[in-house]
Amino acid sequence: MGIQAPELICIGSSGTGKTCLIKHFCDSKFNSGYQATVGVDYGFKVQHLNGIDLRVHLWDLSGSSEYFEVRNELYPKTDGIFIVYDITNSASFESLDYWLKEISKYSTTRPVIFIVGNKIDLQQKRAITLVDGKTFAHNNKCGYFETSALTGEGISEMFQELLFNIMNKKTEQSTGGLNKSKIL
Ligand SMILES: Nc1nc2c(ncn2[C@@H]2O[C@H](COP(=O)(O)OP(=O)(O)OP(=O)(O)O)[C@@H](O)[C@H]2O)c(=O)[nH]1
Ligand SMILES: [Mg+2]
Repeated sequence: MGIQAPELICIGSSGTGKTCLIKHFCDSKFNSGYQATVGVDYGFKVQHLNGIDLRVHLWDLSGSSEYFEVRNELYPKTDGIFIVYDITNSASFESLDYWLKEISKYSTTRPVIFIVGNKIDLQQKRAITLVDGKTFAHNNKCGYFETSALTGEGISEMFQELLFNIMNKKTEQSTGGLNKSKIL
């Protein structure tokens, strides 16, 4: 896992849109049908950032907590984690605590963590306000983004910022730390 091949993992409750977000990022496609991820899926994209082509590896995990073994195999090698909730579903927001606890218990790499509120195209059904989402992320020292895998809103910005923070952190680690990341 070098600076030019970051490993990202995506977790969060079932049905929040993890697979759709990754599919949109990798292929600019959206599927309205729901097919739950079984265990884990994998995506890959070359992303240009600060003059470098990053080879981004994306691990798309099932929201079903039963696949702990799979997640636990990935946590130790990850550079960045985005935890997705659905802004129209309070239970998915409340489960963020569970995911954060799992990360702090099992990841050894101190990854950059972003909280992502997805499905912002469904504003009329919003159950969690932008302020509540941001406050939660801030209190847990995470970055915060809102996205729609349907319209694509916010997705490239979220990935750019996540990758920017990861690269900055790696540079800090190798240079003794002069750069300050933008978000964290
Ligand atoms: N309106 C809307 N629907 C979305 C959005 N993202 C995902 N969906 C829908 O939500 C459902 C679940 O999406 P998935 O991406 O499969 O959810 P997941 O988080 O990968 O679910 P698991 O694999 O079971 O953990 C699908 O029917 C998607 O079409 C979004 O941004 N807006
Ligand atoms: Mg999925």
